[in-house]
Amino acid sequence: MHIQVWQGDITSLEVDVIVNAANESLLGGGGVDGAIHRAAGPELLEYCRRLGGCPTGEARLTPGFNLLARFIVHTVGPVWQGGQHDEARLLAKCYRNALALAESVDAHSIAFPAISCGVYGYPAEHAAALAVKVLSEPRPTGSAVQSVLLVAYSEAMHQILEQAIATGG
Ligand code: AR6
Repeated sequence: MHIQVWQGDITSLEVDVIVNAANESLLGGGGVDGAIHRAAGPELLEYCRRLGGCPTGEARLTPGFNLLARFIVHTVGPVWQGGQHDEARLLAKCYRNALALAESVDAHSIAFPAISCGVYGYPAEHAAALAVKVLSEPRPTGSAVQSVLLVAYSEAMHQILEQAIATGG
């Protein structure tokens, strides 16, 4: 599996799956969640209402609606509370569950934002290292996902993600 960093707005990407850093309500919010809902259109919110929320660490699949991406995987990252509240395990679960849902629809390409690194306050270096480590875990042979983009919105996050890839997480 090929992991690369890309800087920009995740909603502009033509990949099979983009991942949303949502909250447990799945009813939208600020940050990347707000951007995805705006770009996908109001049908996304309607669809999400029927999902009944999503616990932290889990993930839910929706169509991409007006996005170029075919699907959106909504996952809920942990709120950073100092690092002793299961944050790393929950963030790792987000990446694993998102990848598993992408596999379930035979996606070849997936793009992740820096889950929990905005409003939820997860330290970016730790989150980036964890993302690279989890996404580099061996996958079953014949797995569909071939290409993973780690999306940085800022230049600072771009550097942090490149560094995490260079050092293997
Ligand atoms: N494309 C790519 N990355 C983005 C974009 C974008 N368009 N916009 C922001 N980012 P955040 P969280 C980056 O706060 O910390 C929402 O209100 C951003 O710079 O979106 O998981 C939800 O509803 C940061 O690096 O998500 C939840 O309530 C990263 O995406 C809460 O925020 C994640 O920042 C989730 O907080």
